[in-house]
Parts: sequence; C-alpha cells; structure tokens
Amino acid sequence: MPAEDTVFAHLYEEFLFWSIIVGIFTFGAMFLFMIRYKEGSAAIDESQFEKIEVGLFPAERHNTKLEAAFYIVPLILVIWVTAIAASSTTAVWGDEDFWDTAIYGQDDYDYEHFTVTVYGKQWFWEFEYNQALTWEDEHPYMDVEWDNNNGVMMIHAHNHDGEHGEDAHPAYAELTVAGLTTDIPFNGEDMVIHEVGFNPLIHQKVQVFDEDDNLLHTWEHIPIGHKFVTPTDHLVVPCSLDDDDYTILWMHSRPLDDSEPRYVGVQHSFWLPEWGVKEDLVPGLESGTVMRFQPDDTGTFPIRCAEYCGLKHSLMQGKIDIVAEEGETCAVDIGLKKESSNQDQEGY
Ligand SMILES: [Cu+2]
Repeated sequence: MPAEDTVFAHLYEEFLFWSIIVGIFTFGAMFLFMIRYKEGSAAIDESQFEKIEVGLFPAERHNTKLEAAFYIVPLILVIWVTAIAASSTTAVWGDEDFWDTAIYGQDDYDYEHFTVTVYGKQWFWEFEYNQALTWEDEHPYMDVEWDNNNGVMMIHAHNHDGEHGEDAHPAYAELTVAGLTTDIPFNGEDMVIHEVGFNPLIHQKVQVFDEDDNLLHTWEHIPIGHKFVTPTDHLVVPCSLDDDDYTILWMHSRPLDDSEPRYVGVQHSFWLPEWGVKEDLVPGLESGTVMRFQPDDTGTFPIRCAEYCGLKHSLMQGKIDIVAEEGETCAVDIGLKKESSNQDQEGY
C-alpha cells in the first residue's frame, strides 16, 4: 500500500468503498431470495410456472423501472470507477503544463524540482546528482555549521538527558571528505571545531555517534555530478516543500558518455512502492525516460527493479532516503492540504 497521501491511496479507498457497497447489495439480495424463494415457501405461486416461456420475459409480472435500473446503476458505477482510475494516471503523467515547463524548460514555469539521473546497470543502480544537495537531520540538540570565512567547521552536539527518553550522549564524530574519513573525538565539551573549510564541489559528510556507535546526527553535502551506487549507497533526495515541488528522475539503461559504446543496456523498471510510481528504462531510447514523485515525510524506503533484467535481477534492490534540506523541515502533507482544510471547516 503506497503512502497515504498519494493519489493511489485515494484510489484504493474509493474502490474499496464501492466494492463494499456493491457487495452488500449483491449478497443481501442473494440471501434474501434464498430465504424467500426456498422450496415450499409461500412466495412461490406454482401456477405461474406454466406461463413462463424460456427466453421471454414474463410480460405481466415485469417492472420496467427496476429492469432499467439493473442496467443504468452499474453503468454509472463503471463509468465513475473508470474516471477516477484514469484521473490517478493523469495526476502522475498527464500534467502537460508540468512536463512542458519543468522538463522542456519553457519560461513560464512555477515548479520547483530536484533532479537526479538514474542509470540501470547489470545489476545495480547508479544515481548521478544534477543539483547539489545539503541536508541535515532535524535534531533539537545537534547542529553542524561551516564558517567559511575562517575555514572552520563546528559541530554543536549537546549532551542531553531526555525527559521523554531522547537521550543523546555524543562521543565522537566522523568527518568524511571526498571518501576519506577522519574521527573527531569530543573532549567533554559540546562543541568541536575542526580546521576545515566547506567546499561545495566535493562530497562531505559529518556523522555524530555515541560511545556505543549509535548514529545520532547526520549532515551531508552532495555536490553536482556526485554518484551514488547501490547497494552500498542510498539515493538521497529532499522532501517536497509544497504542491509544486517535485523530485524528477531521468532514467537511462546505459551510460550517457562513450565509456561503453557497444553496450545499449537492458530493460529495467525503476519502482518506488512507497509512492506507487514505476517507470521503465528502455534500451535504445536516447533521451531516456522520466518520472516524478512528491515525497513529504522523512525516512528510508525501498527501491526495486520491476522488470526481469538478467540473472541477478533480484539483487537490484536499493534504498531511498528522504531528508530535509538544511534549514528546512518536512512538515507539510503534500496533496492532503485541500482535504484537510475542508475537514477543518466542517469541524471534524
Ligand atoms: Cu532489473
């Protein structure tokens, strides 16, 4: 079941609702007739049987309105469920304005988006960042800051005995710069200053741990052009901050450079079960394929390959981390805003 604020969750609920209504009527009528017209019941007038001709409606007992309703009511219902099923597809794929502006770069464009290029390989995923991302866990007692004027990085990590169980006893931090990791011990103080400057062109990560090696806090900068590879790395994307904010994935079945000129790749399908979206990666399609989604809650969710792509297809699994961009919080429920404001008005 996808995240509850996607269009598919709404579709699921609507179908379930109408299935239950139809089920109640159908089974209700069935049991009613079973009881009422069982052998020997008073409702059956056996003298009528002689007048029944196979293939003809019993003319003097029929009810035109009821018979018309048998056709019209299910027809309306089928049209309705078809319309809502089609509207979910339109919500994901059919927004021409969106594709024209966000993808083809026309000027009149109101959409925010974060784009990553996805390469399906045999048998892993590779993610290349088209935009830089700086993110940090939302944590009340921890913060990582860079002061570039002085070439200083500060880790504020307070010792905290939580009244509600959220104890935090930072013992050391790991600073990773371009793949090299340095341990920074805390010397009894809650702030560590390390003589490093922030460089927007390289990958940098700060993780704070307690003495039992539990991860307490993460800050990370992912530069443009950085690559993550499954299964070791997760795909990291920021949450959407409003209704016009999307994550867009450009997907290719082979590298775009000429490093492997004879390889066209095989068909894969990039699937994010959490948001109910899935798109094929198609060999020979030079421009690739594209999909979009709107994550709004932080967390780690699965990535699957949904198209058999060779012997190790089953290993093409990954994880996606939804994070808050530095200075932002992921507090908005995308897609639920209209409904929840209606509910407020109606006093729920
Ligand atoms: Cu696959």
